[in-house]
Amino acid sequence: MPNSESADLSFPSDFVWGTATAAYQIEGAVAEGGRGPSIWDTFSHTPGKIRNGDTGDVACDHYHSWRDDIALMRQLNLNAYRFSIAWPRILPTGRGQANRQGLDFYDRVVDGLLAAGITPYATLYHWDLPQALQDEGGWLRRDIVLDFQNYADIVSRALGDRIKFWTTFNEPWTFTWWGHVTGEDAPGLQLGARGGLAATHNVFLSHGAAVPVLRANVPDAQIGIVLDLNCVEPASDKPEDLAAASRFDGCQNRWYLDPLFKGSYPADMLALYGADAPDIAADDLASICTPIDYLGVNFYRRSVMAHGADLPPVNISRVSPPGRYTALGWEVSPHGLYDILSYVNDRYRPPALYVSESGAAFEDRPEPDGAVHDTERADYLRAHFAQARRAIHDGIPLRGYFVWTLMDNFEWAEGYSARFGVVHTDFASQRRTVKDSGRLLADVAGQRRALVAAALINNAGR
Ligand code: IFM
Repeated sequence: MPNSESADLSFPSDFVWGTATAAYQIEGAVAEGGRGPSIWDTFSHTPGKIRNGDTGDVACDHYHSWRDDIALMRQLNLNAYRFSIAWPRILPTGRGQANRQGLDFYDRVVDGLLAAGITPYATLYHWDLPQALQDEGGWLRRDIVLDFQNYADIVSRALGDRIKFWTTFNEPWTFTWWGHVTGEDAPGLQLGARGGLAATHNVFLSHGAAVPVLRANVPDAQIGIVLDLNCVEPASDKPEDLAAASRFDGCQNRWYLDPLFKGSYPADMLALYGADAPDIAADDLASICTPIDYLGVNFYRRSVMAHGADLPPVNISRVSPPGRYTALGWEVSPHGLYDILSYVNDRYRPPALYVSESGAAFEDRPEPDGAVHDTERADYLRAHFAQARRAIHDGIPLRGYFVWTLMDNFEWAEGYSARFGVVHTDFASQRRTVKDSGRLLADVAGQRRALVAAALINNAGR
């Protein structure tokens, strides 16, 4: 392969390469440093909610091993790290006096990252609501906006001199619908669409209220939000399947993108939700669409939808066409990453985009020496990197890629049974071993151009 051709195919030299994690999934130490309980502590300790009765009590023990974990990131040639701050570490009961020990923990982590040449990307909320706020109604209570704004103020005042990239929320759709509609995630409520949509609206308002506070405290901040977006395709050309695909696109994509970028909820979905739609006050949508600097897209799979009985009144049924699937039964569909990035770019024109999460769970089988040859995950990453490069080539303002996830961790209702890491975690000993996928990531992030080029050539098509 001639060098010039390889160079042409590589990623921009300022491209951001990182891994993403979330506090409850990796930190452990749930009763240390003055941390208060969160809804995930309560939920994971409720019998029957989590596979094998797992909890995040210890997780990856990152609270104690963060120095080693930063060293791992260096080993992987990463120049950025996306992580979340645990609200219950900062404000153990959700509001009131800030807990100095909680702030100190993130102080140390951020200093450690910067010393290692790794840019911190902080997420304020990745699902671990202080239990005390849930006891008052959680995201269903409109006044939670003031609590979130206050939390954002405290954290950005303390860390904003060093953290310049701020994400307000991770995946509002997931935690509002799975937490308030189906009950499969914390807080485990089954309130139907009315509950999910009310929670979503209060999350949006909290986002809108936090953005100006972050801007005031960190004048040179880049501020965004992370959505889990789906490349939705109809199962057939039948009118009922086409309509189902459009409704699911409305439910998971447009219901989130439209208010944030257009200042309105989609009319077709408002009509579908009817009395389940949220109560909207006069200035709500103006606040929700306060300008942001980037959108993070979490992408795992495409969604092929037929008409069905799931998620009423959306009434869809997921179809699994022949193809490759991960251990969680999610279809491997790299072209979906390109498709969703161009969908967002064409319709909403965000100033910048990141792939803020993408990755796959596979059943790793460690060799006797601990090595993990996770060929399927490496193939998955290669194919998705190629689609990211294709998006950049086509002019989409994609600035970075965060692989989900650094190391195997607590995968919510799946507990420790689903491994997404590019680093293997032996949960008994907390030993970490870089998998083959981690080596691939290190090569790509280190811009070893021949490898990047080969990956792209192998995956140039859909
Ligand atoms: O582990 C989760 C993460 O917390 C949010 N996005 C999807 C990941 C994989 O399920």
